[in-house]
Amino acid sequence: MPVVDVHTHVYPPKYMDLLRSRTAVPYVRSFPDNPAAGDRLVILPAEDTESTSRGRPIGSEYFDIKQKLAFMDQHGIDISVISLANPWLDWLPAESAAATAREINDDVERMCAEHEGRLYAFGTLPLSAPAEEVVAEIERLASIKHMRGVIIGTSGLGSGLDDPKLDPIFAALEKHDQLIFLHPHYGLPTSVFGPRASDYGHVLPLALGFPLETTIAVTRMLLSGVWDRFQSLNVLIAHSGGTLPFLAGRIESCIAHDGHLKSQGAFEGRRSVWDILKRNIYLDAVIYADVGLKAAIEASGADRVMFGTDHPFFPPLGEGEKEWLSVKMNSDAVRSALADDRSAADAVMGGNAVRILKLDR
Ligand code: 5CU
Repeated sequence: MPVVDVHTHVYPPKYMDLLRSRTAVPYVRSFPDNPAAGDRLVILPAEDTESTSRGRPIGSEYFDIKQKLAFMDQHGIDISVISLANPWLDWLPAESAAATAREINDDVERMCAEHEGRLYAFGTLPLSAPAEEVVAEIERLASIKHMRGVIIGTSGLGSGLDDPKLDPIFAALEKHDQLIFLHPHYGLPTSVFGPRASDYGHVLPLALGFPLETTIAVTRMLLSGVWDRFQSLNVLIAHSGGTLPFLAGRIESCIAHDGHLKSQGAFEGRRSVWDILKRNIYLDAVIYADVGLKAAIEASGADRVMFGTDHPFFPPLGEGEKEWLSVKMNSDAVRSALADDRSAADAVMGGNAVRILKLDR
């Protein structure tokens, strides 16, 4: 059974050129007051401050596809489904977004074609462009050999994934059987982390801000009836669903106990969160411990959970360390959560991805 990584990112050369041409977030540059720090990747608003946490080092592992393949070889990963890393194209002006998406998707497709059998991809969408241009790119992606869906963030067209203006886009994705890989970027407002947040590096925004952002976005989709209107729309949620598997019962209970909404018939005939988790949602296994992974498996089923690494984020901090602790934590979690079911563990490590993403074609 092959090992497949469904959560692994790249900034293709065209995207790197864009990042290097900018001085506002997102950008890549070195700082004259600290030349030893080399190039820094600054993508999160909270990173753009005069402190040691300004961005993080960026090396060729972020954009050189040979490094991705070396990482795969090092960690026994047979196939990777690569995706553009955040913040995607959300920040581009409407006029240039569609052309840039085409260039970047073509760049990624070329990488996959040059490494036949080892790389597939999720495409990127020009979400700041008019909806017709987004739909046109979905249709184009559906005919590109190695594309297996699209990666998007939680902002949608700017006001979230419960925006009815997204309906033509969801309809096109459903029609062309394109999976959405939903990934966080924006986190929570920094004020929730308090006045000493900067003492804690990137821990609060990444450990809590990202998963809560995802959970809120998916819950807004549920509440707005996206999956009642698009019953075959499939979404792979990053980081094992944020906290969705853990909170699904509470979400259901809050819906069932909202007297005002009930009196308005707001949720009449709606599908339950549990049903959607088992029929429309896939979860990656990027949760770093068996407790969270067991919740994901319990919520969606071991046949809907897929291994990932989040490479090139979370590299080892020790010089010369070859094995990535972040990868080991995720693969150990699969082995431990499914210790009694070897075939389910193999499925999570790769078999599910081959079947769900049709990686044998
Ligand atoms: O460390 C991070 O900020 C990130 C990120 O931005 N995107 C991602 O996929 N993983 C970690």
